[in-house]
Amino acid sequence: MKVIDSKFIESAYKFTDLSQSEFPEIAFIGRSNVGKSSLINTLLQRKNLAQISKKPGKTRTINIFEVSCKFNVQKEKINFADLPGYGYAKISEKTQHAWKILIDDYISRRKNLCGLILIVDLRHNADKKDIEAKDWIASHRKEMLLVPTKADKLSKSQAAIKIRMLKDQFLLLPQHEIIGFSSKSRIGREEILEWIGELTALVKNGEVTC
Ligand SMILES: Nc1nc2c(ncn2[C@@H]2O[C@H](COP(=O)(O)OP(=O)(O)O)[C@@H](O)[C@H]2O)c(=O)[nH]1
Ligand SMILES: [Mg+2]
Repeated sequence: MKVIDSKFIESAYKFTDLSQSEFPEIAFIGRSNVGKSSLINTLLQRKNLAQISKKPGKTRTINIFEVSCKFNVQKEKINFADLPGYGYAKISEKTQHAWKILIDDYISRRKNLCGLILIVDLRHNADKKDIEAKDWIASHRKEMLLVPTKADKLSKSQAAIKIRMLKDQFLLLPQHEIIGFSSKSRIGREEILEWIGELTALVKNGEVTC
C-alpha cells in the first residue's frame, strides 16, 4: 500500500460526537507517550499531522485522519484513528473512567473499524494495561497488529530477543502479527503499511467484517 495524501478530519471526546464514515478504519492504541502519533506521522510521511489536534486539554480525544492511498493501481480511502493513551499516572479516576467508556464505545460501536494496531515500547516488558488492551481487542473479535516501537534504542540482536519475549508475554495467537518499528529509522514502516493494505483488501472482498 502506498500513501498518497492525508488530512485531519475531526476530534471527539464522546463516541456520539464522531461523524460516521464509510471508509475502513484502523485505530492506534497504546500507553500515553509510547509513540502512537509518531507512528501515524511516519506512516503518512507527515511531520506533525497527528499532533495538530493535540491542543492542550484536547489529549483525551479520538482523532480521525483520512488517508488517500493506492493498492496496486487502485486508489482508495481509509481512516486512521489516533486513540487517547492509557496508563498515564497523573490522571484522575474520573478521567480514566471516561477513557474506558470512550474506548469501549468506540471499539464496540464503530461500524467501519476493521483493525487495531497496539503499540508498546520495545524496550519494556508488556504490562497489565497492555495485556488488558490485547484481551479487550480480542474479546471484540477485532483484527490486531502488535507494534513494538522505539526500535532505534536497541541493537538489532537485542530487538530480536525483545520481540520474541513480547510474543510470549502477549500469548499471541497465530493470526496476530508483530512488527518492530522506529519513527527515527523508519524500520517496519513498509511492513505495517502492507498489513494495513492486506486487511483493507480482505474487508473489501468481504473476507473480514468490521
Ligand atoms: N527514539 C525514539 N523516540 C520516539 C519514537 N517514537 C516516538 N518517540 C518519542 O516519544 C515521545 C512520545 O511520542 P508520541 O508519538 O507523542 O506518543 P503518543 O503519546 O503515544 O502519541 C516523543 O518525544 C517522541 O519523539 C521512536 O521510534 N524512537
Ligand atoms: Mg499522541
